Amino acid sequence: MRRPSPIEGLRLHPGYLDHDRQRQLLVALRGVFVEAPLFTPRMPKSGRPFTVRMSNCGPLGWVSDEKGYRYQPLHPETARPWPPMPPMLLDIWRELAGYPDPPEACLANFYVAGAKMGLHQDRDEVDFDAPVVSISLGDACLFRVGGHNRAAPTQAFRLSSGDTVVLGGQARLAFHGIDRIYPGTSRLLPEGGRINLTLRRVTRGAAAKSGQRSAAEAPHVKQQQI
Ligand code: MD3
Ligand code: FE
Repeated sequence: MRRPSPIEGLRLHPGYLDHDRQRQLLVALRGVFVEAPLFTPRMPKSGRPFTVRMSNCGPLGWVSDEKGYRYQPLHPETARPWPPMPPMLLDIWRELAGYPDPPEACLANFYVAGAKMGLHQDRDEVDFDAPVVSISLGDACLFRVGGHNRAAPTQAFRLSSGDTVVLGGQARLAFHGIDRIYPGTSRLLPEGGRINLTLRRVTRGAAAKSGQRSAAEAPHVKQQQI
Protein backbone atom coordinates (compact mmCIF):
# COMPACT_ATOMS: atom_id res chain seq x y z
CA MET A 1 0.00 0.00 0.00
CA ARG A 2 1.21 3.54 -0.72
CA ARG A 3 2.21 5.68 2.22
CA PRO A 4 -0.56 8.25 2.71
CA SER A 5 0.54 11.82 2.00
CA PRO A 6 0.88 13.88 5.18
CA ILE A 7 -1.88 16.44 5.71
CA GLU A 8 -0.31 19.89 5.99
CA GLY A 9 -1.16 21.55 9.30
CA LEU A 10 -2.30 18.40 11.15
CA ARG A 11 -0.18 17.64 14.23
CA LEU A 12 -0.96 14.55 16.29
CA HIS A 13 0.43 14.31 19.83
CA PRO A 14 -0.23 10.76 21.06
CA GLY A 15 -0.22 10.53 24.87
CA TYR A 16 0.06 14.31 25.33
CA LEU A 17 -1.78 14.17 28.69
CA ASP A 18 -0.54 11.58 31.18
CA HIS A 19 -3.07 9.66 33.27
CA ASP A 20 -2.93 12.15 36.18
CA ARG A 21 -3.66 15.14 33.93
CA GLN A 22 -6.49 13.21 32.23
CA ARG A 23 -8.06 12.55 35.66
CA GLN A 24 -7.58 16.18 36.70
CA LEU A 25 -9.20 17.39 33.47
CA LEU A 26 -12.10 14.94 33.92
CA VAL A 27 -12.76 16.27 37.44
CA ALA A 28 -12.86 19.84 36.08
CA LEU A 29 -15.21 18.75 33.25
CA ARG A 30 -17.65 17.14 35.68
CA GLY A 31 -17.92 20.62 37.24
CA VAL A 32 -18.57 22.13 33.78
CA PHE A 33 -21.36 19.58 33.11
CA VAL A 34 -23.06 20.46 36.43
CA GLU A 35 -23.14 24.15 35.42
CA ALA A 36 -23.85 23.49 31.73
CA PRO A 37 -25.62 20.12 31.28
CA LEU A 38 -25.02 18.09 28.11
CA PHE A 39 -27.71 18.86 25.51
CA THR A 40 -28.69 17.03 22.31
CA PRO A 41 -27.98 19.23 19.30
CA ARG A 42 -30.29 19.02 16.27
CA MET A 43 -29.61 19.33 12.57
CA PRO A 44 -30.54 22.64 10.95
CA LYS A 45 -33.92 22.50 9.14
CA SER A 46 -34.69 18.78 9.69
CA GLY A 47 -34.31 18.95 13.47
CA ARG A 48 -32.87 15.41 13.42
CA PRO A 49 -30.95 14.80 16.67
CA PHE A 50 -27.19 14.23 16.70
CA THR A 51 -26.01 10.96 18.28
CA VAL A 52 -23.37 13.03 20.15
CA ARG A 53 -24.36 15.16 23.18
CA MET A 54 -22.60 18.48 23.75
CA SER A 55 -21.78 21.21 26.21
CA ASN A 56 -19.32 24.14 26.21
CA CYS A 57 -17.19 26.28 28.46
CA GLY A 58 -15.57 29.64 27.84
CA PRO A 59 -17.17 32.92 26.71
CA LEU A 60 -18.82 31.35 23.65
CA GLY A 61 -20.34 27.96 22.92
CA TRP A 62 -21.24 26.16 19.70
CA VAL A 63 -24.87 25.11 19.37
CA SER A 64 -27.05 23.64 16.61
CA ASP A 65 -30.82 23.45 16.23
CA GLU A 66 -33.53 23.83 13.56
CA LYS A 67 -32.45 27.47 13.09
CA GLY A 68 -28.84 26.55 12.24
CA TYR A 69 -25.31 26.32 13.62
CA ARG A 70 -23.90 29.23 15.63
CA TYR A 71 -21.76 30.38 18.57
CA GLN A 72 -23.62 32.00 21.45
CA PRO A 73 -22.80 33.13 25.01
CA LEU A 74 -25.72 31.25 26.67
CA HIS A 75 -26.61 27.58 27.14
CA PRO A 76 -29.56 26.74 24.83
CA GLU A 77 -31.63 25.08 27.60
CA THR A 78 -30.68 26.82 30.86
CA ALA A 79 -30.11 30.24 29.18
CA ARG A 80 -27.17 30.74 31.57
CA PRO A 81 -23.65 31.78 30.52
CA TRP A 82 -21.22 28.94 29.81
CA PRO A 83 -18.89 28.25 32.76
CA PRO A 84 -15.28 29.44 32.52
CA MET A 85 -12.66 27.23 30.88
CA PRO A 86 -10.70 25.15 33.40
CA PRO A 87 -7.16 26.64 33.60
CA MET A 88 -5.60 23.42 32.26
CA LEU A 89 -7.32 24.04 28.90
CA LEU A 90 -5.80 27.52 28.67
CA ASP A 91 -2.38 25.99 29.42
CA ILE A 92 -2.80 23.38 26.67
CA TRP A 93 -3.82 26.10 24.17
CA ARG A 94 -0.73 28.16 25.11
CA GLU A 95 1.48 25.11 24.67
CA LEU A 96 0.07 23.95 21.34
CA ALA A 97 -1.85 26.59 19.40
CA GLY A 98 0.87 29.02 18.29
CA TYR A 99 -1.76 31.78 18.42
CA PRO A 100 -1.34 34.79 20.71
CA ASP A 101 -4.93 35.20 21.99
CA PRO A 102 -6.74 32.72 24.26
CA PRO A 103 -9.46 30.37 22.97
CA GLU A 104 -13.03 31.71 23.14
CA ALA A 105 -14.93 28.44 23.01
CA CYS A 106 -14.37 24.92 24.22
CA LEU A 107 -16.91 22.53 22.72
CA ALA A 108 -17.23 19.26 24.63
CA ASN A 109 -18.64 16.31 22.66
CA PHE A 110 -19.77 13.20 24.53
CA TYR A 111 -19.99 9.94 22.57
CA VAL A 112 -21.56 6.72 23.87
CA ALA A 113 -20.87 3.42 22.05
CA GLY A 114 -22.53 3.68 18.62
CA ALA A 115 -22.40 7.49 18.45
CA LYS A 116 -20.61 9.05 15.48
CA MET A 117 -20.09 12.36 13.74
CA GLY A 118 -20.49 12.62 9.97
CA LEU A 119 -17.90 14.24 7.70
CA HIS A 120 -18.10 18.04 8.03
CA GLN A 121 -16.05 21.25 7.97
CA ASP A 122 -15.78 23.65 10.93
CA ARG A 123 -16.42 27.03 9.39
CA ASP A 124 -18.69 28.90 11.79
CA GLU A 125 -15.66 30.84 13.07
CA VAL A 126 -14.35 34.16 11.70
CA ASP A 127 -10.62 33.61 12.20
CA PHE A 128 -9.31 30.60 10.27
CA ASP A 129 -5.71 31.63 11.11
CA ALA A 130 -6.23 30.20 14.60
CA PRO A 131 -5.98 26.41 14.76
CA VAL A 132 -8.48 24.09 16.44
CA VAL A 133 -6.93 22.09 19.30
CA SER A 134 -8.62 18.75 20.04
CA ILE A 135 -8.23 16.70 23.25
CA SER A 136 -9.54 13.13 23.58
CA LEU A 137 -10.57 11.43 26.86
CA GLY A 138 -12.02 7.97 27.47
CA ASP A 139 -12.66 5.30 24.84
CA ALA A 140 -10.63 5.39 21.63
CA CYS A 141 -12.23 6.36 18.32
CA LEU A 142 -11.58 6.24 14.59
CA PHE A 143 -11.07 9.83 13.39
CA ARG A 144 -11.27 10.55 9.63
CA VAL A 145 -9.82 13.59 7.88
CA GLY A 146 -9.83 14.48 4.18
CA GLY A 147 -9.42 17.52 1.99
CA HIS A 148 -11.22 20.75 1.25
CA ASN A 149 -14.10 19.08 -0.56
CA ARG A 150 -16.23 16.16 0.54
CA ALA A 151 -15.04 13.91 -2.32
CA ALA A 152 -11.28 14.26 -1.62
CA PRO A 153 -9.49 11.12 -0.34
CA THR A 154 -9.48 10.66 3.43
CA GLN A 155 -7.16 9.11 6.00
CA ALA A 156 -8.24 7.55 9.27
CA PHE A 157 -6.40 7.69 12.61
CA ARG A 158 -7.16 6.10 15.93
CA LEU A 159 -7.37 8.66 18.75
CA SER A 160 -6.94 7.45 22.34
CA SER A 161 -7.42 8.99 25.78
CA GLY A 162 -4.85 11.74 26.38
CA ASP A 163 -4.08 12.33 22.69
CA THR A 164 -4.24 15.86 21.27
CA VAL A 165 -4.53 17.01 17.66
CA VAL A 166 -3.75 20.51 16.38
CA LEU A 167 -5.52 21.46 13.16
CA GLY A 168 -3.96 24.49 11.57
CA GLY A 169 -2.86 25.51 8.08
CA GLN A 170 -4.55 23.48 5.32
CA ALA A 171 -6.02 21.05 7.86
CA ARG A 172 -8.07 23.82 9.51
CA LEU A 173 -10.72 23.63 6.78
CA ALA A 174 -10.42 19.91 6.05
CA PHE A 175 -13.51 17.69 6.11
CA HIS A 176 -13.37 15.42 9.15
CA GLY A 177 -15.56 13.17 11.27
CA ILE A 178 -15.69 10.35 13.80
CA ASP A 179 -16.50 6.96 12.22
CA ARG A 180 -16.84 4.98 15.42
CA ILE A 181 -16.05 4.55 19.09
CA TYR A 182 -14.18 1.48 20.38
CA PRO A 183 -16.05 0.56 23.60
CA GLY A 184 -14.07 -0.80 26.53
CA THR A 185 -10.71 0.66 25.41
CA SER A 186 -10.29 3.04 28.38
CA ARG A 187 -11.11 2.90 32.08
CA LEU A 188 -11.02 6.70 32.55
CA LEU A 189 -14.81 7.16 32.36
CA PRO A 190 -16.46 4.75 34.83
CA GLU A 191 -19.36 4.01 32.46
CA GLY A 192 -17.31 4.18 29.25
CA GLY A 193 -17.79 6.50 26.28
CA ARG A 194 -15.61 9.24 24.85
CA ILE A 195 -15.25 12.97 25.49
CA ASN A 196 -13.66 15.23 22.89
CA LEU A 197 -12.81 18.82 23.67
CA THR A 198 -12.12 21.31 20.89
CA LEU A 199 -10.56 24.64 21.81
CA ARG A 200 -11.48 27.32 19.30
CA ARG A 201 -10.94 30.94 18.51
CA VAL A 202 -14.17 32.38 17.06
CA THR A 203 -13.28 36.03 16.38
CA ARG A 204 -9.92 37.51 15.43
CA GLY A 205 -7.99 38.29 18.62
CA ALA A 206 -6.51 41.70 19.51
CA ALA A 207 -2.95 40.35 19.74
CA ALA A 208 -3.32 38.56 16.40
CA LYS A 209 -4.49 41.86 14.83
CA SER A 210 -1.47 43.73 16.16
CA GLY A 211 0.90 41.02 14.95
CA GLN A 212 2.10 39.85 18.37
CA ARG A 213 3.75 36.49 18.47
CA SER A 214 2.49 33.70 20.68
CA ALA A 215 4.60 32.19 23.47
CA ALA A 216 4.79 28.94 21.46
CA GLU A 217 6.23 30.86 18.48
CA ALA A 218 8.62 33.20 20.33
CA PRO A 219 12.32 32.32 20.25
CA HIS A 220 13.53 30.98 23.60
CA VAL A 221 14.42 33.90 25.83
CA LYS A 222 15.54 33.15 29.34
CA GLN A 223 12.83 34.33 31.74
CA GLN A 224 13.89 36.26 34.82
CA GLN A 225 13.62 34.05 37.92
CA ILE A 226 11.34 35.64 40.54
C1 MD3 B 1 -10.12 18.82 11.46
N1 MD3 B 1 -15.09 16.90 16.74
O1 MD3 B 1 -16.44 19.12 17.33
S1 MD3 B 1 -11.98 16.58 16.91
C2 MD3 B 1 -16.13 18.95 16.14
O2 MD3 B 1 -13.61 14.05 18.03
C3 MD3 B 1 -15.41 17.72 15.75
O3 MD3 B 1 -15.44 15.05 18.56
C4 MD3 B 1 -14.48 15.61 16.50
O4 MD3 B 1 -15.17 17.51 14.62
C5 MD3 B 1 -14.49 14.85 17.80
O5 MD3 B 1 -16.35 19.77 15.25
C6 MD3 B 1 -13.12 15.71 15.93
C7 MD3 B 1 -10.71 16.84 15.77
C8 MD3 B 1 -10.96 17.96 14.85
C9 MD3 B 1 -11.54 19.12 15.25
C10 MD3 B 1 -11.67 20.19 14.41
C11 MD3 B 1 -11.19 20.11 13.13
C12 MD3 B 1 -10.53 17.86 13.59
C13 MD3 B 1 -10.63 18.92 12.72
C14 MD3 B 1 -11.23 21.20 12.26
C15 MD3 B 1 -10.70 21.08 11.01
C16 MD3 B 1 -10.17 19.89 10.61
FE1 FE C 1 -15.43 19.36 13.52
